[in-house]
Amino acid sequence: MIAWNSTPVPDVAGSQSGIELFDTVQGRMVDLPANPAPSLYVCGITPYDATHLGHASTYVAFDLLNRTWRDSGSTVSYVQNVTDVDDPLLERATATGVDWRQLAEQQIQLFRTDMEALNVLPPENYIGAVESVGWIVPVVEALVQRGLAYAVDGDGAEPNGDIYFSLDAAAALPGPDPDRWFLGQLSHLSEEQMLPLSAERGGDPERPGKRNRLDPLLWRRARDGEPEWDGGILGSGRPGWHIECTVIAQRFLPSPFTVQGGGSDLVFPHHEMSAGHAWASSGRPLARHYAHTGMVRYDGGKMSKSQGNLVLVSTLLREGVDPAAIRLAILGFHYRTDWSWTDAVLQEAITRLERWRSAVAAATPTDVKEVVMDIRDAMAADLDAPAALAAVDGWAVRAGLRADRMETADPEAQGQLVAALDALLGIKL
Ligand code: 5CA
Ligand code: ZN
Repeated sequence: MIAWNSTPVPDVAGSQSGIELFDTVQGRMVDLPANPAPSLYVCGITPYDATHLGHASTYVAFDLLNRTWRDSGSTVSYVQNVTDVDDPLLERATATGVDWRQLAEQQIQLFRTDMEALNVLPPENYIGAVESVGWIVPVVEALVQRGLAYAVDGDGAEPNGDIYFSLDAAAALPGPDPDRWFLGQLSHLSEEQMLPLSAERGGDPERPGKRNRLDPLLWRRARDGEPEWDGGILGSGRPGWHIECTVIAQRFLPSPFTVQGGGSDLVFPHHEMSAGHAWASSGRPLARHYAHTGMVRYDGGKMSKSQGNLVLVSTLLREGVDPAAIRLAILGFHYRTDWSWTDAVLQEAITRLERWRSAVAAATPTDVKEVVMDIRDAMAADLDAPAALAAVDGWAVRAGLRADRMETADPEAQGQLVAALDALLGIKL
């Protein structure tokens, strides 16, 4: 499907070299050496109640990675999905009496507008689950034929033939370390710890007939009132969640691609299972590295559609809040920390943006050099946006002190500073 638009990323003199990023699998910082063609997959929205500040914060975080790579001269391949058919979307559509397709389309459109306003660079490939069904079916069929997936009997209320992925069969596949997949590789959780999380996050550990209670759904047979597609030997139905991201990533990116991204709520089961699906279907790891953002909280809980405690980007924009201030508020927290959205956070960002805007008039060529170097250093150290903002704050104070005494402005330096803040941090002054 169509992504969203962006303004061209301005050129900045010099360039970024490699960066250090925290890798979830290894549980430590890893060096990502300069790479001419890095690839990125970030899990996209399930289109209802978009775009809340939690979503925005996750996409802004990976936008920093995208921008940092581009700044090092790389050509980035970026793919994002849209889970435009899944249980929570269908449940919301039923509850509100709206056609699920219409609900998805409205929310995707809102998301596009919000991403554009927040100056998040679009993915080259923006792919829906619905448009991927025809690519998913043969992958699941092959897993069944190879004994890596199996059908579960219904119980009267449910039809026969839902297809599940066999975690145990996948973990037994041979392969060299560290490529070989095993359950717990990403999350480092024990199976006892996984069970409640699985139930909470779309899994069905209590479903009778499964070989392992944690086995995830690959293909759901058609039910009355639910959308369905031709599934070949699987029978008609619709795909499970994890296989959607696996197949989209495998189709549009190298195997393995460089970084798989999403919020920390996706480490288990989503990314753990997607990695297992990729290993079982291709004998290759899904991604080289996995990076996860902290959760944005609001009113004492994780900001989430299911909790209903949401602040929407579109609401703030409608109230006249400058999108650059929203982005700056997000950048005030390191992407890996959990943090809370409050009015004070937004107010502070609005004030900061005003301070930066008034300081630009006093920018000098030396300022530009220093600020660009400081932002690049901060980004190279695990995308440390707060450190980058502190560096810009330092410049703004110095420039503010100087402004009254300045006899002539330096429009070239001003332009370069504005361009650097846009290119490197996505902040439009
Ligand atoms: N469609 C799936 C991914 S394939 C999904 O998780 N959709 S979502 O709409 O629930 O979330 C979209 C993205 O926002 C995911 O990367 C998720 O991890 C992230 N996210 C959701 N809630 C928050 C939050 N409160 N704070 C930070 N990130 C969040
Ligand atoms: Zn995903």
